[in-house]
Amino acid sequence: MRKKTQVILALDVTNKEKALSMAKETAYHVDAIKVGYPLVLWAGLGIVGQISEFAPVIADFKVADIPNTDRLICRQAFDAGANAVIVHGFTGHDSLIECVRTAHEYNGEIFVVAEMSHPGAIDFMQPVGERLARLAFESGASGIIAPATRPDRIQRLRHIIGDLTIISPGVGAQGGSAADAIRAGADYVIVGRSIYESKMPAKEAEKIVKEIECR
Ligand code: OMP
Repeated sequence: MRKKTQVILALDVTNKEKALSMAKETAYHVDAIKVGYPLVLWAGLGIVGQISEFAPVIADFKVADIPNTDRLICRQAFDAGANAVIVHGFTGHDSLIECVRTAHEYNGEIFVVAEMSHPGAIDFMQPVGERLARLAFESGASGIIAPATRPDRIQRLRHIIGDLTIISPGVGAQGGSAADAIRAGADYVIVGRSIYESKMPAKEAEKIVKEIECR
């Protein structure tokens, strides 16, 4: 994944035309576009290929199943044109290794959720976040998801995964700051509503890029 602006757009809109026009409009300001269930269930998996004409696509399918099912899901995502897939780590080493193996067949990447950004993640995920990060490292994943809402956790997880990539959601609408997340050790921030609900999405994306540059 290119690392120019360090911003990933979470394109959670449920309108195909809006998704395509927003991808086109913001592509210059983002390093990748994350596409997940809200858009894919609305527009179909073909939207992944269409968005990939504007920017690399991260398929956020939070894959969490037995290895065989995980492989089938990841294949669908990569065949559709995704560059990376987001998977859960709590399913354990064999599921994760199968996702990574499948990604490598496509020269693709796997990002593992280590700790989510919402308050409820403290209930079950945070206590095992460091183990999940270690498992991601040992399984050969490209990186992890760590919360921009808790930069101290990004810092902690960074120590565990070394040079792996950290992509970090929770900026803007969830209260996190892009500059703080990058300063804490994230490589990219994931931003959804602040950009796609803005009247001027490209300008909003540019503003976040500037905030990161001036940190
Ligand atoms: P906004 O809150 O609108 O900026 O969107 C954040 C995006 O990141 C959404 O697509 C979420 O599904 C996603 N996300 C989180 O918000 N928190 C997480 O812990 C993990 C993700 C994710 O895996 O992308």
